[in-house]
Amino acid sequence: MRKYILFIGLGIVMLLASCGGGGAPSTAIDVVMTDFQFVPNQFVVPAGEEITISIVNSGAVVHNFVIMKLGTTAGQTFEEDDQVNVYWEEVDIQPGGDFSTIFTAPTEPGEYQIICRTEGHIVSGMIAKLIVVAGE
Ligand SMILES: [Cu+2]
Repeated sequence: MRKYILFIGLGIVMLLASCGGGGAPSTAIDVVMTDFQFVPNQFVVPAGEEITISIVNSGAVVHNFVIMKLGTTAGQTFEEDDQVNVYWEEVDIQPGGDFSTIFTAPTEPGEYQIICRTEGHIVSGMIAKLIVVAGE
């Protein structure tokens, strides 16, 4: 019986490990912005690669997609002095609007914060994660 439970436990651990980290890196990001979330809220990209990003704003207000530099966050509110910490941004995506463009992923692996800089949206939950992983 004990052995049996151990096996189930091991199975769960392996299952969690395989789902963890948001999956394999991709050079395509598809994100939907709602009031007030990024869906999904985690993206895994290979370092230094060109990333095609498609953004849809399905909300009722203007949203932004801002990637902060490694080791920085925008805090509770994006303010003027946070601008120097921006790695890449696509601003003012209108309600009902969609947009597709290309940016180059950071060369340094790590976890980068993504936020919507519209006032009040960070605290409302518009935070996501860009996970940059080293290439082969
Ligand atoms: Cu927003």
